Amino acid sequence: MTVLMRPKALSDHKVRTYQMLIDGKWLDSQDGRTLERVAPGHGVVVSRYQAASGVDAERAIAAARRAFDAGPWPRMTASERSLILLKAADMIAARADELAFLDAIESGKPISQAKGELGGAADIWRYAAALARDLHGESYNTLGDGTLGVVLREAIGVVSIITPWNFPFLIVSQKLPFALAAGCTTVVKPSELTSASTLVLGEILEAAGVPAGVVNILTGTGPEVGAPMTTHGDVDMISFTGSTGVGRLTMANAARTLKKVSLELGGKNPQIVFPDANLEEFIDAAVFGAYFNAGECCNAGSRLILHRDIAEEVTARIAALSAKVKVGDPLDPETQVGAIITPQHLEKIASYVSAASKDGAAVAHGGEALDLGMGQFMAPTILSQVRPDMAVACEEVFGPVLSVLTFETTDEAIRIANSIDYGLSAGVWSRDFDTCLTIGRRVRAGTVWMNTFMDGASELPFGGYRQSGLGRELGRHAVEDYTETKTLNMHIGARTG
Ligand code: TXE
Repeated sequence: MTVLMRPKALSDHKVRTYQMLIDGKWLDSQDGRTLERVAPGHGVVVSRYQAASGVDAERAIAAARRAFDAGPWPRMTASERSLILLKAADMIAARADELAFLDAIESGKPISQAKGELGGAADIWRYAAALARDLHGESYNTLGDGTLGVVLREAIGVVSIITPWNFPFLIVSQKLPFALAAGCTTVVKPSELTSASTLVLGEILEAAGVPAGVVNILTGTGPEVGAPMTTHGDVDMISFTGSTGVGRLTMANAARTLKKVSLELGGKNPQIVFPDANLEEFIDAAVFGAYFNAGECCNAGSRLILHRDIAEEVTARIAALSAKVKVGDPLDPETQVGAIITPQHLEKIASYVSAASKDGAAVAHGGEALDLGMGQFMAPTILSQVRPDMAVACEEVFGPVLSVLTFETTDEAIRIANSIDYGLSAGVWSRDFDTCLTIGRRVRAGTVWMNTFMDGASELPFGGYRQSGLGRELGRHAVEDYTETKTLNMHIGARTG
């Protein structure tokens, strides 16, 4: 039930009913339905969106198709597109506080963290703008007399971009600027829980000079509007971030018309810690890695694999530091851990903790939901005596829950790390270079951090092995991902033989 009293932190916030961006026009859904977003940290309605259906998806895809087949965007020079992306980056930076506020109230993340994500997002738009001008093919004049081979990179076409709720602005920024840099046109669907900042991005892109139809933004649920974006024959590629289950469905839908897919899915990321590690630094990083974004993070360091000799001491020190973590109002600048995305998700997190306790795990800290008088919150939680086969050790809890496992030999640590279906990221902590490199090379994950955790940069590719996904985002090949390769095989002059 929606609380009618607005908390003080939201007293100036005007609830806005957003429209969708289709073919350069801001529109209601065809059947007039809307959705409400209740702020997870405050328990009151903060936004209303259009609830789009297949009819709206059809209009948006048709607009993107026209813009690709006949519009100016794919035909501009890379320099022209790059300048528009740079302008957009400046406008994102100028509106960063407003965008961070929207992400904080809708997702429940701390405002200080949301501001950091906006800084990172503006940097990604600038990086994509730079890469736009470096997109090029290859030529071969070594294929024999009179033969010239030219390899072109062409924009792939219409891209469906589907994003989740945990990093609303950051994740759309890991996809959209690269698709635009390549010359693609797009239909974007943010999560139905956190659509506001993506809609404001639509305003920014219009003002920056992106032509009508190049970026269309639909709001609504996955089954109603996301699914048609994955099956439609006029869509050439899907870029999806979300759960592994919906990722699998997306790939199956894409298979019907053999679209290219890029998938960023879940993770259950191990941090392997040796006795010679700098434990002071590790303990800080472990707490950050486990509770950042309330653990609602595909990169969360949710599986500690500690050497048996240090397990007891390290667990106690992490528990002591966890007790100091400030859980609270996402809009309080001091808050370190905010709210849980929905009441249903909080129940799911709590059920993982109780199942693990029944299975023999010990709660070293937390373990329960917190009643802060508004919204839904979970205490930072550490579970020790976790066995590798327990659900809490293999499945993505997506909450502030840290599982502690132990190992004796390096081989055993690697075996535990690699024993699950995910392979997004991992960490290793040791002062020994050989140890770090051995783990770095043998752990099957898209990123391995050594004596640090969760650092990132626009230049560094990000993505997962196995069921954590397909393809990589960011990095210098990110624009190429949104292209097709075409070979021109030319014969020059008279044939001699
Ligand atoms: O993800 P979904 P949810 C994981 C995490 C979390 C779980 C569920 O474990 O608890 O997923 O989160 C759209 N066709 N991650 O429910 O459902 C949906 O509307 C097309 C990990 O939010 O996968 C949203 O826009 N689209 C992840 C997007 O897909 C569909 C981040 C993601 O929603 C669809 C988020 C359909 N049939 C959750 N159904 C990470 N790797 O960070 C839904 N969608």
